[in-house]
Amino acid sequence: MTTSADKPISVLIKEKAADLGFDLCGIAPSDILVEQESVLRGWCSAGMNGDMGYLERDIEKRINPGQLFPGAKSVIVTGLNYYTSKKQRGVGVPLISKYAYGIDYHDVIKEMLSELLSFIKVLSPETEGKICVDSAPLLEKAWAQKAGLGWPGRHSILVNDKIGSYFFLGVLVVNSKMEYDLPSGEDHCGNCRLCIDSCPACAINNNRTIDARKCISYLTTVSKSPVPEELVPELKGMVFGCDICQDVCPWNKNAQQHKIPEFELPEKIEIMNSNEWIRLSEEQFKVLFRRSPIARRKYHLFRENVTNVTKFNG
Ligand code: B12
Repeated sequence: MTTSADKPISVLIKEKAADLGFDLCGIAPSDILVEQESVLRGWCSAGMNGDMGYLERDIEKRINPGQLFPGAKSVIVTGLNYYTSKKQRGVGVPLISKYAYGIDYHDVIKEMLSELLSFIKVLSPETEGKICVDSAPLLEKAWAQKAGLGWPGRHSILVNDKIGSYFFLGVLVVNSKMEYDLPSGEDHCGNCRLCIDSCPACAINNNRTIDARKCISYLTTVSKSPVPEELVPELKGMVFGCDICQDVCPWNKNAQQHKIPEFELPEKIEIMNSNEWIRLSEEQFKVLFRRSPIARRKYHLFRENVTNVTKFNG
């Protein structure tokens, strides 16, 4: 599809995505993901999805955007860097993963994608689209790979050869055809197994998937059951999410600071000491994490994580 500016619409979309602050943007045709279906079904039937029963439902939609959004022709995938070298300053404090430092990424990215969709509609008024940021049954990493954004690392997270893996994905499924990117074919992990060997909970499988039931991220953000006793010492201070498998990845050695003010760690949280974490009341929790992904976690479950790691932080 070409526009009056004589540039293909795909080029204008990528220029606009960059203007909006996205670090990556690629476009894939919305074919059915044939190979992924059996991996996903096998993973779920082995129980590796833990309590995330929703991953077993709507598998047809997950692999076929046409089922999710009738008339789908193209899948536009964006990547937004959230890396920062900033760390919480308190010594031995309960740790939050970088992805949850600031305002919930779902809200930030949805707004950016909504601007991108409005831009596309000006260029091509007949185009309709659906915005997905975790919010829809769609295998985002698989679509990102198809759109050329990177390859699934051994930890299963998508890695890009320029910016590493500390980036969120956002997807726009649209009903118009455009010029497509080539899928990322190459695997740049080589023989490296640092993520597998560094995971304290041994949650990373040998086939680019993880066993969510053991993953520190799952245990601290999603699971409603107590952390299995044998894994409590392995939380390594993490009370919400986990960065270990990405921190050790050589592709993140040169990761650059993100440019999104909303993703900054608020100073109030940055300077909290251990006592303040331990004494955090439900009211303070609600105020402090009002717009954070942590607000999705019930206070008593968050508290349990704090208690767990404090036992081992001495
Ligand atoms: C469920 C979920 C989780 C679960 C399960 C994680 C997982 N690896 O599946 C938990 C709670 C543990 C989790 C944790 C995290 N998550 Co999460 N999560 C999701 C979610 C909602 C679905 C993922 C999914 O479908 N998993 C199912 C499994 C089976 O898929 P998979 O492991 O990717 O395997 C697929 C491919 O690798 C491929 N595949 C694997 N082997 C093979 C072999 C062959 C031959 C072929 C063809 C294909 C193939 O097929 C599989 C099926 O498609 C996505 C958003 C979305 N809607 O996609 C975010 C998402 C994957 N998460 C994200 C993030 C940031 C995280 C964390 C880093 C957060 C943190 N710091 O704590 C951690 C990372 C932990 C880890 N190592 O994976 C980002 C990843 C961005 C990126 N660069 O890739 C996503 C995309 C959200 C977003 N919009 O940005 N997450």
